[in-house]
Amino acid sequence: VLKVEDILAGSHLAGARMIRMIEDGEPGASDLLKELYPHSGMAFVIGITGSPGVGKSTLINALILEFRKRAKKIAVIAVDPTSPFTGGAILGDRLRMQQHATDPHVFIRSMASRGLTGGLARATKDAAVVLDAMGFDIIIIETVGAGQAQFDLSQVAHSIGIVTIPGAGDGIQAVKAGILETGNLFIVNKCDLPDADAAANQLEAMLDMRKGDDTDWVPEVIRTIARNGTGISDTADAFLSHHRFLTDTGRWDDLCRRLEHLYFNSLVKNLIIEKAQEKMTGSDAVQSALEQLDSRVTDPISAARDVVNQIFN
Ligand SMILES: Nc1nc2c(ncn2[C@@H]2O[C@H](COP(=O)(O)OP(=O)(O)OP(=O)(O)O)[C@@H](O)[C@H]2O)c(=O)[nH]1
Ligand SMILES: [Mg+2]
Repeated sequence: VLKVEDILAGSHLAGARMIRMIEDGEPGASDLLKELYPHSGMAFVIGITGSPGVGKSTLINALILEFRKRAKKIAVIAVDPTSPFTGGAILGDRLRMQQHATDPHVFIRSMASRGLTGGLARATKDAAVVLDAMGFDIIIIETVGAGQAQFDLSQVAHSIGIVTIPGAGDGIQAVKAGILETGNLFIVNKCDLPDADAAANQLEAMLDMRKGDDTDWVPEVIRTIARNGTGISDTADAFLSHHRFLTDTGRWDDLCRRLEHLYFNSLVKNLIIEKAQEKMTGSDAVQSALEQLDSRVTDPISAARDVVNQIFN
């Protein structure tokens, strides 16, 4: 049996099992989460997103090393990784991850959203609560996004890094997708490829245009070559200075409260759906509504309203 104490003690085995329960949508997970929650609230949650193949996992792998140098305990969750080689295990490339394999302060898992009833944002938040309670200082969430984001990372992360690569039209696409608004950090990776400067300059120019008032965080553009570690220390610095900005300006508490409210809202929604489904199973009201529908005595709109009214009478 999975024990709360084991998770709190930072057992990787227990943490992994808990995350699997969340991933499978197991009902028992919520009772455990309830007990873990009071032990969470300390971690800095970083979201890293970008189109498939831009180098997110490579970058995160390098960031792990960098944060370890700074004595941070670090956990990574890759949500629905697109790379085919992730057989439910680690960030894909097992070899690359070997270097962290024996470090108790590094935890890496992927999470599939198949079978999740309550939405991806909620499951990701659940997982972040677990990792937070396990005592990790920094939690990185890797998601495929930039345009076709799987879910709104800003519902879960305190700081968001958007990874792009040199190449035609990336900047324009970012504007179209409304990505400039959500990113706190823009990482131009693969700067060993041609036109890296052009890509970074274009992003900087666009960010200049979006500038808010003087008290706002000014998003940074960072150039990296994740493959050889170039720019990784700058990336870590930038995330940590965003964190410092949030705390120094008093925005941290507001942000945390807002995220908890979103979490609460999604939980309420879920519970309502669950309860309604329970009531609908074998319900006479549903049965008679269906009969009336079949004989066209009523329309689907009225029938649905009637049933819901009866359920919540
Ligand atoms: N040239 C170059 N290639 C890189 C760099 N960083 C990563 N790559 C390569 O880009 C490919 C994709 O890297 P990943 O880290 O798996 O990319 P990802 O964004 O995590 O991919 P998905 O998780 O599938 O969306 C790999 O072949 C990496 O070796 C870089 O700085 N320069
Ligand atoms: Mg990846």
